[in-house]
Amino acid sequence: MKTLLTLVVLALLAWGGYALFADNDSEVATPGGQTYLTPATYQTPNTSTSTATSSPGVIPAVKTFNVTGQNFSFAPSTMTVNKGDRVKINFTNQAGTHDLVVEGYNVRTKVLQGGQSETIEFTANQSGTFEYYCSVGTHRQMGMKGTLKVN
Ligand SMILES: [Cu+2]
Repeated sequence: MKTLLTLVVLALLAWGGYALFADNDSEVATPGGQTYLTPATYQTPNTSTSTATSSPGVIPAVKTFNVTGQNFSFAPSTMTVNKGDRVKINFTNQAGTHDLVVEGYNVRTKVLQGGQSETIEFTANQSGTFEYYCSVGTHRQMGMKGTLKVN
């Protein structure tokens, strides 16, 4: 059964690859100029990402947060994810000199100037409550911190 499944997936991948390099017969043009792939060539996210994960069938959810920093706070100050989620933080520093460090996960942005932004990404592979904070000067003590909850 598993072999059959693998063969089907391989066949789908092969067909998808063929379709990419073939001409655009399989695309349907609309008067609006948009094109839509026919169901036969449409690849579900499941098919396209399953080769990248070590445990087939378990696709990590990606949780994206847009976090802004200023003197001296983060918004939002709470982020909640589930264990195993891929966490993506788009950090934008609105004013001052700040970074964003997630305690316990050893991830951090560079120290950014006002107007700069950076994205960090990690897998929430340990549950618990973690503080994220700015490591510049005494900003953390001045309240520039928040809480990441991994359920
Ligand atoms: Cu700071």
